[in-house]
Amino acid sequence: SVEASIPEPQREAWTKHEFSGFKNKDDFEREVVRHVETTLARSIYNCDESAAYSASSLAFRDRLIKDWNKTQQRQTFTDSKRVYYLSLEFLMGRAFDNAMLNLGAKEVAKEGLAELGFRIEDIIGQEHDAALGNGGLGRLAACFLDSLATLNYPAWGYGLRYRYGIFKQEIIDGYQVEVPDYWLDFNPWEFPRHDVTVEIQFYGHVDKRQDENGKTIAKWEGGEMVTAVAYDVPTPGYDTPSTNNLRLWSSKAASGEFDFQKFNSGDYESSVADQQRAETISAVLYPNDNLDRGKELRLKQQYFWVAASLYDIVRRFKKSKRKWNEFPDQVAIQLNDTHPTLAIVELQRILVDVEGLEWDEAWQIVTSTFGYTNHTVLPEALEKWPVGLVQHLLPRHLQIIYDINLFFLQSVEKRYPNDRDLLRRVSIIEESQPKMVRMAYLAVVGSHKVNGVAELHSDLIQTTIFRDFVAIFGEDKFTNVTNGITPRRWLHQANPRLSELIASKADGYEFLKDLTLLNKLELFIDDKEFRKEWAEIKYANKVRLARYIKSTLGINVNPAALFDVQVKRIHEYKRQQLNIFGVIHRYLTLKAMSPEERKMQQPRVSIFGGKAAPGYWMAKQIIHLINNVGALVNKDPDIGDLLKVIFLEDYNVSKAEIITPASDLSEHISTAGTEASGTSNMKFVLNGGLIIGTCDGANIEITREIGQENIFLFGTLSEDVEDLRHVHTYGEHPIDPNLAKVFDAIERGMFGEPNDFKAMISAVRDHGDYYLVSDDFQSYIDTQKMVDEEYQNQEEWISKCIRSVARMGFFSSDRCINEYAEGIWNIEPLAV
Ligand code: B1H
Ligand code: IMP
Repeated sequence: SVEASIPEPQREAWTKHEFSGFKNKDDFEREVVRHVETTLARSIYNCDESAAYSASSLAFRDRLIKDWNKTQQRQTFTDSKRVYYLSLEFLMGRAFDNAMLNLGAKEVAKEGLAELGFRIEDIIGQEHDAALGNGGLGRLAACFLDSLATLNYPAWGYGLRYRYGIFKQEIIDGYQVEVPDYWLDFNPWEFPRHDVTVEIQFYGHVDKRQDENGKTIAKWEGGEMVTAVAYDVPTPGYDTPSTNNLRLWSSKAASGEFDFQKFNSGDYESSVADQQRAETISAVLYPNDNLDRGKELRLKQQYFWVAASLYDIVRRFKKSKRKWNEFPDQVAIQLNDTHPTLAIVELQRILVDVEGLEWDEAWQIVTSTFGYTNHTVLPEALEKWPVGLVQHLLPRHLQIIYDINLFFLQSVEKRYPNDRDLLRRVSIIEESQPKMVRMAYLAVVGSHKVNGVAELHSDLIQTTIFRDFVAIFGEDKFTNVTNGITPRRWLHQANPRLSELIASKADGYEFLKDLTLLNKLELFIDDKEFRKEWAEIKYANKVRLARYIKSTLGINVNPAALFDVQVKRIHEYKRQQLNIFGVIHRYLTLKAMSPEERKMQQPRVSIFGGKAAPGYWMAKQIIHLINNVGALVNKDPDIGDLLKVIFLEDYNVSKAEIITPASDLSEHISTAGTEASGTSNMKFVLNGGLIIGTCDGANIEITREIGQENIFLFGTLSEDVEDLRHVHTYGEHPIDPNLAKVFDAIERGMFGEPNDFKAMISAVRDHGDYYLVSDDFQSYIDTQKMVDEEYQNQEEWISKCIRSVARMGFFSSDRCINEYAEGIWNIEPLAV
């Protein structure tokens, strides 16, 4: 039992005055007015939309924190097992609309705001995205929080409270320019917990001594301390009071650290500089998607966050006064990629060095607690840290890593005597110059389950990067959990009209909690009225996007044209270059036609969006080419509405909510075997769009679910990729003739200075075409032609869209979270 700080006799007063939040429109208005007048210190004379947003959000936040408190209390009283999701990224997007919908109070808020003089859409539009992530990996973590709360699982997220999220992208003269995203000016969704702090140690040295029994005791001493301060973000479930916590850590100088020596001696500036150095740790999100840059500050971030989180988790466990061997019965920790792998080492350190457990007993606890999710096989994304750097920053942790490796290699040696090459291959320490710690191997050795994020990906990791480990640990340790998305945000919130139409045919909104109920739509595929409304909604969503394009870029696009969308991080493996080369091919083809012939063609709007990592030069060239192609094509009078090329600036979650419902066709065209899963593919289909894609990641399972007649697949299969690459390197490798014409146009300067695009062309023509752009070009443009033809038959197209939506139930993140809960975490929902 947990002791309350208020004694029994005084609790009556507490119960009597308990805050109950708003229940109806009047209550809501009262709360908004109160927050405007007190919290914000404003009045009817200066309450603008921004103030109305802040006050409405605070009214909702107050309600959330009530539910939050109750949820946490219930979890503590029932002593239930919790899962802790450790992720360096949580790409939450906006919270206000989501809170209103999840609490079922959007109508109340809408009417209340109207009476106070505001339109709810304008108020929603005031919110700055919480963009603490790069792309799919971070957004997956956000969808998981939504599902965990909706399904009433006891769960916490742990992350970093970056002062700067992913940068804001501006396009200037066709080039990407990065602008810092300072988003914390006023964030009504977080609760600072200045009383919840953890002191984190860095650097120093290890002192080993024998105690009176001759046991070696390691003491990590010296170095510097930094303080972690908790900020809590309540995350509500849909249609349930259960509200989980996302705890984000912020760094500041340790309380004793302000150097009064310097201060008194007049060196005030340098003592402030120390302060700032500590704050740097949580200052900025690293803007690389699927790339490891190995920066020292990044390792500092990782340890800072992991150590604070584990301290918190262990503290909470110790309150239950259970024995240590029960730790894995109370605690499951999921590692979102290798970024939090140091948690394995840190828990072993706490158990052995601080709590005095024997190594083996501690290791048993550690390995039963952790699960590890791998999100990529790209070699440039696999994390490795130089041994020297780890030694310097975390001297005790390096010793523990060496011991973990020693015991692991000894066990391998026992089972596979004399296989020195195997030992070299699986060693956590890579014997390179300099030596490196292989984080993925450490994560595999320290976890009880390892999963990939789509079937193909999970198969690939078991046959490539973790092949030896499958032999050593057995197949049961490795599993698949195909990604999913939350239908609350990605259907109900982003596409309210479609959600309403579905509800009218699927007996209400139950499908938002059990997405397999979408299959009820199959009965209405031929229902005339239903189809008409379906088409109208898609058109309205396209009109909305067309208006957005007009207002931001000043370009008119015809909402009746086929909207072809590729929005995601810009990456060579995702192949935006294949798309834009295809667009150029289309342009050249249209130009070569007679006006009569052109009239027969299907009009298309090619829409691109996405950020390039600031140091990723090739990705920036791709953005530049897309913009230059647009600049020429969009004002060509021969072309008119037949082709428009749009690059949407600063793609983020709230823009995705406008773009996704407006697509007819979306592109998921990564080189087979490179995209672990993809999750936007699921979002586009769920919103009634079709896919053109490769046999990669979750595209394969989407095809299995919706049927291959409802998706446009093309390109090389993953099992053939290696062979083709071999041919590129050692054999003849002629460029596809249509692609050669595209290159020719670029090199003639049709799209501006050809030198700007030299590297893009060279990568294909002279440097082995690693991503198989030329190999897949013909099948890509053939398939695009098929798309054009099929789009002309609107009746058939709509049938395909409806049928696909009806079959998308599998891709709910609820299904995915239930699989983790059962197969990996062993946790149960808590009845409400
Ligand atoms: C994914 C990353 C990633 N995989 C390193 N790996 C990062 C790796 O900052 N870093 O160092 C950041 C991100 N992100 C994505 O995860 C996959 O590419 C997608 O295919 C997948 O859908 C997504 C979620 O599983
Ligand atoms: P995808 O599967 O790579 O397309 O990305 C998965 C999801 O991550 C998208 O549906 C978006 O919600 C989000 N996302 C991807 N890229 C970005 C980005 O550059 N900024 C913000 N969100 C992104």
